[in-house]
Amino acid sequence: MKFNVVTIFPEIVHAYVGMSILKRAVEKNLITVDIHNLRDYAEDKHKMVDDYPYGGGSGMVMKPEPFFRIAESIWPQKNKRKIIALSPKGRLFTQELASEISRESRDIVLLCGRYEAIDERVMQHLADDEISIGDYILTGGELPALVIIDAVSRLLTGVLGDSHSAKEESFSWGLLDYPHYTRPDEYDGMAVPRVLLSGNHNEITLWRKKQALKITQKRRPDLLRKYSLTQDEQRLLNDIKEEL
Ligand code: 9D3
Repeated sequence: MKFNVVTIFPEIVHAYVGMSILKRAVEKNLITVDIHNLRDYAEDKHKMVDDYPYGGGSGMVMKPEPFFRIAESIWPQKNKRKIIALSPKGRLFTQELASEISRESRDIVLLCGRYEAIDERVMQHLADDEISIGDYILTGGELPALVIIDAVSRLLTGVLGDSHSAKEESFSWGLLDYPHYTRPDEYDGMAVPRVLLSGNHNEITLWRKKQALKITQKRRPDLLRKYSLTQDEQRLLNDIKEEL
């Protein structure tokens, strides 16, 4: 899968993509991440990429021309690329959207804004989609672009090792994770739950499912309402309610 990032801060994107799992995915040719400096596509000798807002108000707006110029020069064929603008008013990025993008056959182009906004004509006439990563205010679109690359890449075949199987993830889809433990079995008086040392795999699976239901009920009741419970899960949830 080919990702392109358009930004005035290429170093930020470069630093993260050069690390860890993404670095290995690039080395294994499973993904490519091309980083483009928007300023190289500015028209004037001062390399201006922002200007004052029409209608007044505070903050600067990113000029449209550099975005159109880079798109026309690098991705002239509209059917071969999907352009995504990162914006706080975009549609919410979720695991489902990550999965949708991972199945995309076109090259992905991520447009990062800084300042107050990107000129609306970029959103209307250049971008195919507009995405936000959540309801909090960041200083620009670079971290959101990296969040998308990270979440999408780990869904591609071969990017994660065998230790993270798709099977394991489908079990927990929709519920928060159960607690995890490793050695030692006791640290400074803090013991690992006995059931995990029992070797009884049915008991362990049941315990984990119960813990997942418990924490989801407590912290994310919204997720639990969307989740369709099996009979066993319904029974566990009843046990939890009685224990409270
Ligand atoms: C007062 C209006 N602000 C919008 C909430 C202005 C504004 C603040 C911060 C406009 C852009 C930004 C920079 N943020 C992004 O470019 C951004 C973002 C984010 O801030 N949160 C979640 N997802 C994203 S995607 C791009």
